[in-house]
Amino acid sequence: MNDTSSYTPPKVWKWESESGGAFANINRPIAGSTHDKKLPVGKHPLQLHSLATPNGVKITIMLEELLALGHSGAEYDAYLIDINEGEQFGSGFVDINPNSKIPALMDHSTPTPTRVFESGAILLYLAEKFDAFLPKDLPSRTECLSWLFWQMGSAPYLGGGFGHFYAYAPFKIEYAIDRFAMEVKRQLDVLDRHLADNRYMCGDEYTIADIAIWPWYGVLVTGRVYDAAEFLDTQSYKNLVRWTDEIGKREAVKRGRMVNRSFGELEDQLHERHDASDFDTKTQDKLETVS
Ligand SMILES: N[C@@H](CCC(=O)N[C@@H](CS)C(=O)NCC(=O)O)C(=O)O
Repeated sequence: MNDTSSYTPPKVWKWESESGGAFANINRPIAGSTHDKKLPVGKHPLQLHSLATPNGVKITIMLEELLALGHSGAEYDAYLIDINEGEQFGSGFVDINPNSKIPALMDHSTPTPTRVFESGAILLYLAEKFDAFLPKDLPSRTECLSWLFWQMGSAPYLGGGFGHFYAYAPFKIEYAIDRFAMEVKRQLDVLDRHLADNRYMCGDEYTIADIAIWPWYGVLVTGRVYDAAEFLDTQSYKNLVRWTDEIGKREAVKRGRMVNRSFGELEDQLHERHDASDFDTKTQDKLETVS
């Protein structure tokens, strides 16, 4: 192990300069809005303000799954929040999520509009609202919520820990990469062992636990996040690979991954979604050909 650090922390930390690395321009130690900006309101009861990161994709997959099941009340308008441009610090967005992070949802079908933030809370809200993707009997529901909360507690080690130091930090720090690669591999093993005996995270039923875990761990396995599949040897987690492939084939998952996507292949990018037909007519390859 190389000791590359000559840094001694001061008595009191001060925000004096950008830390460097990807996203350094939007990180700051203060909450609250930086500018006034109203959020648009579309025609549907559900208004999503998000971006197709793993946390954002959880919600668009859930909404597309609900629509595929025939819940027309799950029709939604999805608006893009460009976090690289600091749109999460606009006053309208902060009103619906004081934590300034995507995804955030407004439900206008309730007597007074309901705001929901934190992707796990949004999944649970939608599951309860539509009585779907959450088992009804108490033991199965409890198992499902345990895995949902497992994801919410574990993914920051994957994203904020491993992903940050492996892919985004301005230089590679062996200690940090080792620390978080070890933890992420432990988490992958947790999932792999569980999926050896279970088709889905909570048994035979596909639930919000799968919808929460797949956009992080499934996408990591396929190498589509952090380009780390080889480094973490993700293909060796055979049960996890089987589950990842099965869920990745669902139409609602393919659609959910496209919504609020502003990166990658143009035909996979649907910046805003207001109608099911948008998937056929409003992807960026089509919009950019027209303009
Ligand atoms: N625990 C939150 C995490 C949300 C989150 O970290 N969102 C990121 C994108 S994946 C974000 O909005 N980052 C903007 C920022 O940190 O300023 C959730 O699951 O909803």
